[in-house]
Amino acid sequence: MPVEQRLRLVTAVPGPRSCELAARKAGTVANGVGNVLPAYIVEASGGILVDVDGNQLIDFGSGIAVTTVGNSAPAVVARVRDAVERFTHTCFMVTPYEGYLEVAEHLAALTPGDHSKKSALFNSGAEAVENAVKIARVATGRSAVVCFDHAYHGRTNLTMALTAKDMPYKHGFGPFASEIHRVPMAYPYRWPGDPARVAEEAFAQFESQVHVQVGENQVAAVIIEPIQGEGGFIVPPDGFLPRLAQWCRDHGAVFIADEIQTGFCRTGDWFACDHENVVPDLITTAKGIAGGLPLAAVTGRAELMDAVHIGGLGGTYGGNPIACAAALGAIEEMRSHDLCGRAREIEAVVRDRLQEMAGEYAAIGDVRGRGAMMAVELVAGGRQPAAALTGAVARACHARGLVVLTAGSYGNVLRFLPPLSISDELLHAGLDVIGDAFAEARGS
Ligand code: PLZ
Repeated sequence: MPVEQRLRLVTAVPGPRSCELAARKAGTVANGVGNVLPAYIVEASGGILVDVDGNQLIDFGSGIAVTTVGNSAPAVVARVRDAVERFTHTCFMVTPYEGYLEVAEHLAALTPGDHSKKSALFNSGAEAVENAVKIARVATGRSAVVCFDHAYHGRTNLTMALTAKDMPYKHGFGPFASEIHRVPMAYPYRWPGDPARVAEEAFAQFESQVHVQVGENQVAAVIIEPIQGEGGFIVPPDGFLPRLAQWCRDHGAVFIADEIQTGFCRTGDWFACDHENVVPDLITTAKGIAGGLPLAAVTGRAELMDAVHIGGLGGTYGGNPIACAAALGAIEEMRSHDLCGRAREIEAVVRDRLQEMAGEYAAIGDVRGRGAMMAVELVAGGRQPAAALTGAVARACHARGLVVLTAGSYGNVLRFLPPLSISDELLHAGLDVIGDAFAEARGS
């Protein structure tokens, strides 16, 4: 049922009923599973979440970059409804169905490069990343994987090893998978060298560190998020990704772009790699691909994907028929509403407003991002990370009915991921809340 696209608060956030449920959660859900904003949701559509107390919250999180087409988008709902009435599951490895093929065909057409491509479908981003590494290892006969500072690739054992941040993702969960090598990220705001030469200098460090510590001919894959997500929306300067891709071609390594957060129109292109015409050998996708249903994919050069023996890739639920139907609906929404174009319009509005706030609040050290993936990095006394202030601003937004997320290795980044279907009016209403939250945090 569509919900009026308007912020509306009738109780404190979270309200009394949500607080009752939070108390129930404490008795029954493992403490390790946290909530950013414990307002319990009963309904959602577009960019509005309705909680159990009747509050209508503006969603600048999209369930961590998932409901790119808006919550319960019409084409997703229609296709899911139709699919679920026909059959719920067979397991594609047992008795297959056409929806899986259609998703793979769309992935081949939409992902960067016009070479021959194939896909395998999975349930979660972490699972896609694990499988991309498996494929790269089989295809190259090598084992080393190079990843970056501030990276996030998941919470399974191999993907924790690829993820850079100890707390909360890795702490106490080791030992981790071996053959993972981490190198510095081209992080413009915090680059210790020449700010005009970040791409060149970071690439030189990558090259030398891999040569000295790993050996070029040991490298199965280099994996990078073309814009880092959990790490704090770190946008590498132009030139960095093309150099990495070229290095992989020169040394027979597989270049894996993890587009799980950046993919499917989020950054204003179908994929963030499109921005510089970078063509990855393998690309991992999830999140935005299916409008909220769990689906993930590895897509890549047919010869790499086919290097794996029959039966070597799979899983009970990978490419579940309902999730595939949802993906077809989500892609239909992206195409018919030109959501890539909409992401660029959203960027223009959000960047302007955030830059205005940066002029007013010295704590905003950096405004960055691309498309509908924008963030501010908060600092004090130069570039010292201001994590406590970031938490305070986020909480002030939550109390005012705006769902925002934090990010960053230092916990000092506020990130904004509105659904691309959001109206200008609702976008501005959300940005007004952010402005008010900064004003409150400065006052306190
Ligand atoms: N790769 C680039 O952003 C998921 C994680 C939230 P899954 N990011 C949100 C959390 O705290 O668990 C992500 C990502 C990139 C991989 C993943 C992993 O995707 O679907 O969460 O496994």
